[in-house]
Amino acid sequence: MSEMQETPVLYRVEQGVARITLNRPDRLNAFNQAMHSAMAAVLDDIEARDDIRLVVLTGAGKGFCAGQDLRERAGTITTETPDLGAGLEQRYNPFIRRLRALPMPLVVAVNGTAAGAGASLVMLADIAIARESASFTLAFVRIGLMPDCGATWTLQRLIGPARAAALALTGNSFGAREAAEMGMIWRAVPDDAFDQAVTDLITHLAALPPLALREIKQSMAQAWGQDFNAQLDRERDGQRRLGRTADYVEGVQAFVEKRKPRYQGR
Ligand code: T3D
Repeated sequence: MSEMQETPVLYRVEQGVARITLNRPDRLNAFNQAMHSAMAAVLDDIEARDDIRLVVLTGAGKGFCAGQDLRERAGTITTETPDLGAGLEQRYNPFIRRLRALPMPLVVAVNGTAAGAGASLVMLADIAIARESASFTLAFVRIGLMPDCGATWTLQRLIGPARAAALALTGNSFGAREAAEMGMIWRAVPDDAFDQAVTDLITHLAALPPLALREIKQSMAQAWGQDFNAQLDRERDGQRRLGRTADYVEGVQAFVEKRKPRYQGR
């Protein structure tokens, strides 16, 4: 048990669902070097497998993730060192690129505070669901930094430039309900209903046709950088691929037979 608690990331795959839990609860799951290495190993595994329908990311304890571990920085920093740009290039940016490029949906279950890069992680979710008591802050400015891990790109697209700029510039905290109202996350759930809501969401998604989930995720991600006509072409290509899957045949057959479909990801 004590060994488990020292593992910076918990990871398991069950019935096509990969569950990743950031596991440094005493530090609100802040990212240190060990956590970066552990996440890289987890992503190696996910990328190498073909049986994963869905990835779920959450945190252990009362926080989701407080961004960079500031204790790892404190005491070593001067105005010359470290080169934070190099750190982003070597650790955070490859991690963020890999997470965003996952072909299957990414659910982020925000169990508590999400600050700095932890808030940026939430914005990479295809579906973000949060405990009502969770709070968010783009804390970067409070310590003299700027948002990273894609937040200057994602936040404006999710909630619009006016609110994004204000949150980035002030570093103000806001609650899960407000995050949902602004469109940064899908929904905020009362604390005592959160675990069940996450389980229900995972169960629901895991029973849906995985190839359709992938096409939907990928086409919606692409739409952010595309014009309407290009997106119509993207939908045509995706629908063509899906129309040739056994899951589509099963879906239509199950509908006319008034039974539950059984999707196999083929
Ligand atoms: O460096 C680079 O590579 C550049 C990349 C930067 C990416 C970034 O993420 S920069 C932003 C870094 N994160 C922050 O600035 C957030 C710092 N944390 C906070 O502002 C607050 O802790 C929170 C607002 C997140 C939560 O506040 P609260 O009152 O709920 O909890 P707390 O008491 O502050 O924290 C609980 C413990 O977690 C506490 O430890 P202690 O005193 O009980 O031993 C606290 O020190 C620790 N903790 C929280 N955040 C971090 C942390 N320890 C290390 N690093 C943290 N980021």
